[in-house]
Amino acid sequence: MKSIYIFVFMIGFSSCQSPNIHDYKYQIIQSSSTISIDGIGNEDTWTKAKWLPIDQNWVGPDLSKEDFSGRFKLAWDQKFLYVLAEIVDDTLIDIHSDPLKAYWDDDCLEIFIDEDLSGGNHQYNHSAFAYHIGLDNNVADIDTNQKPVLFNDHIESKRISSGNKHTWEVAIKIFNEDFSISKRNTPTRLTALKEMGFAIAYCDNDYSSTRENFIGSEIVVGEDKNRGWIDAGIFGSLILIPEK
Ligand SMILES: [Ca+2]
Ligand SMILES: [Ca+2]
Ligand SMILES: [Ca+2]
Ligand SMILES: [Ca+2]
Repeated sequence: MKSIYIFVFMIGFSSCQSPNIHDYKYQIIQSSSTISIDGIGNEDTWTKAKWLPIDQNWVGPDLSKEDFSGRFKLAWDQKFLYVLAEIVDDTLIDIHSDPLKAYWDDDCLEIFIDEDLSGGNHQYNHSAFAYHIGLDNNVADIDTNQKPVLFNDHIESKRISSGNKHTWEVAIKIFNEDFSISKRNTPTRLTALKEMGFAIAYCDNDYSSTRENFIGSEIVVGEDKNRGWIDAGIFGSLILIPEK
């Protein structure tokens, strides 16, 4: 009987151990007040959050800081993951007015979410999402039927441009791998110490028929760096930190 008590105690002890937040690339602060999605990052939460770089050129030739530079902040509350992205881009272009056609060849902000940090292939399933947010705020990704669909009800976004600087403020509902476009889905309620996979990128086109560059937040090893839309294994690890 004594050994059973010891066994139960050890199980209880191990399940109470907290993850080491320093093991995660992104440690995200909780927002205690409302974040207004207006393209203006003047909320207290944004003042506290740190800027992080979008500086890995995944596709295309070397580029100047005037052509593209980008940085972002992250925050969370029970309902949303929030992104504030500041993008310098010399020309905004939207060649394809149909939001489901070659949306990656227009300027767009791309946000990658893996709800459970499982990694792995997500090209035609919803183990992870690669949300392409267009200049017109339409949100596209590929569904399980292997065709692009709009996920506008997953994301609210607003972009404000001032000269060549474009600020995107984004609120993202988080859905798990059981998501299906053909049923009613409930977003995941976010809680402290939840872990997810995350990456962000920008498709930059200025004057070409296809995008000139694709710049992301993650270091991708190997020749082919355009893997985020297929492989959630390249995402960074993220953990939600409770409010202090
Ligand atoms: Ca705001
Ligand atoms: Ca550019
Ligand atoms: Ca997953
Ligand atoms: Ca551009």
